[in-house]
Amino acid sequence: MSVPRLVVWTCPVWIVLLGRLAAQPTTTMCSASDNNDRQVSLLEETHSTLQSIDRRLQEQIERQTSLIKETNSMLMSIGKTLQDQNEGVKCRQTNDENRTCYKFVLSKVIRSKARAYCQGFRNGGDLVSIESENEQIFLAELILETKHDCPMVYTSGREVKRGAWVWEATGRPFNYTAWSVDPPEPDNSGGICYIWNHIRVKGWMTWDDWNDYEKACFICELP
Ligand SMILES: [Ca+2]
Ligand SMILES: [Ca+2]
Repeated sequence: MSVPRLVVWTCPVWIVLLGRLAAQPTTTMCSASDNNDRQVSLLEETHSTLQSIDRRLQEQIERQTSLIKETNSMLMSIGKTLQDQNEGVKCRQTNDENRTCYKFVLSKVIRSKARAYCQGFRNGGDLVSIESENEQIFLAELILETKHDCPMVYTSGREVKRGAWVWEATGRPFNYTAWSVDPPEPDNSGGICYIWNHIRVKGWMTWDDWNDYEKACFICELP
């Protein structure tokens, strides 16, 4: 009789304990799942923040790189200008925004020596090719503003066959010409095109044909 009575009296306690035991694994599983969700969320936030920082850093690096390139380009341009000034080189902007430079050499030499000098002075240099009125005017002003004694100035113009003139520096035929009109040139006195810089002649600062073995001043065209 005593055992059944004990069971009956303690029954509610057992029920509660069993209920707690039954509930225990579910509660533990839910907590772990919540923790995982929070960690995943935290990781996602951290990843997103890192991506944002990375983007900003990339933008800063791009801005700095662009600034360094601009500064380098500016310094190179200043350096080039100073070098040009030291070497007596004058430059002009052409229509397509390119820069073309010239050196008026006052030593009188035969044409082969003049050409060798220009080619050796700077990589890509050669005797001048006058391809437009703007270039002709620039060169006329360069000759005018320079103190010298050079009645004839070599260019890279050569007559490859009678009446067919090319600029040897570029291999292109004459598209623009400024031959002297009075007196009329070329008069077949030679196969080389000079700038005729003789103030006592009407054809002053225009072109004349002559020989390549004469000693004359010359103009180099430089990159
Ligand atoms: Ca030219
Ligand atoms: Ca002539």
